[in-house]
Amino acid sequence: MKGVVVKFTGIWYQVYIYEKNLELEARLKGIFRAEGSRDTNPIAVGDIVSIETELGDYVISEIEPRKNYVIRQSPKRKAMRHIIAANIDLAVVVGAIKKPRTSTGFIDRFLVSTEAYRIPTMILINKVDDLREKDRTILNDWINTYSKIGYTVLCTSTITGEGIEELKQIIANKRILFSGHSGVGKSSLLNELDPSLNLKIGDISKVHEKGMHTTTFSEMFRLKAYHAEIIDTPGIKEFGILHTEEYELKDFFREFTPYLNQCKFHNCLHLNEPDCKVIEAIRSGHISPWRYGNYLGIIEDIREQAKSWELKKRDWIKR
Ligand SMILES: Nc1nc2c(ncn2[C@@H]2O[C@H](COP(=O)(O)OP(=O)(O)OP(=O)(O)O)[C@@H](O)[C@H]2O)c(=O)[nH]1
Ligand SMILES: [Mg+2]
Ligand SMILES: [Zn+2]
Repeated sequence: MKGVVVKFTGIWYQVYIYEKNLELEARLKGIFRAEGSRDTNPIAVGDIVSIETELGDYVISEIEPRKNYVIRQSPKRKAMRHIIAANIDLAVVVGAIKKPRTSTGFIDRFLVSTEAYRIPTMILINKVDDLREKDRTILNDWINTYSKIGYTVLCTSTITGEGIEELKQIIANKRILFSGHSGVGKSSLLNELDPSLNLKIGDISKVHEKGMHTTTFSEMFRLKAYHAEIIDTPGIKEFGILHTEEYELKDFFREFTPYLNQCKFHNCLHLNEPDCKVIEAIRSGHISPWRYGNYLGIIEDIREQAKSWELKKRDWIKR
């Protein structure tokens, strides 16, 4: 039998079998665990797996090659990668201008990781019911900047219902990932789309408390009315980029593309090289300065990572 992984609780994988329209609990066949994997989770929500029976239990015996996946650095074990979801049609980075504020650094790191696998990605800004004048100005800047470079920005509110109809249209016939900080309203949005899900929602008075996570496991929900599958995930604080070399990063900032072959140096990193057309485009207002600032921030992250790898390697050799 084949099915899709909808949840992993640390012990069991919940697998949905399409042909039988039922969910069953399976464990991993021994072979997978023996492998020296760099993944904190060798199997992720969205994975297509084969199920066998073994001593009366269901076991996952095989995993199909992934069409794509969204990964980030494991926050605790930096050398490990955590697969957030596999085989998705649309990644949605859910943010808010306040309570809690999402930084564009977070959004741009998410976009880089999905650009790398060419996963269609949308930016959703929730809680737009609760904005002051200066928040509106920030929001408008985000909308202008991201839509100019081809990203859809959808503004929603689960209180006024703004944007929910559009969201329903967008999710139809797709498998979608919702990712973002804790408290931005990912589960609330899912409840809005399908009230029968009745997902647990964070207590507004506790949203600011550190380490408050209402959703604790990633889980994929089937929304029959829209023929959609949405993966709700626990909030994440940071989005650590993996598997990206500094010279590749430019390819994941789409607005750089028209200038790339015009720089003086063919290996220009667009940092402070002479005759850099990307830097000129920032000066002339064609590239957003804060997007470029985030580019620099990610270059720094990549260099830090490389340095800590180097130190670790030296440590190993000494031993
Ligand atoms: N003002 C306002 N509050 C909202 C909106 N959507 C959700 N909230 C509130 O925000 C808080 C957090 O919502 P959740 O849906 O639990 O957030 P989450 O993103 O799922 O959080 P985690 O599961 O911890 O990752 C709750 O108190 C919601 O009532 C909105 O559109 N406007
Ligand atoms: Mg949640
Ligand atoms: Zn350049």
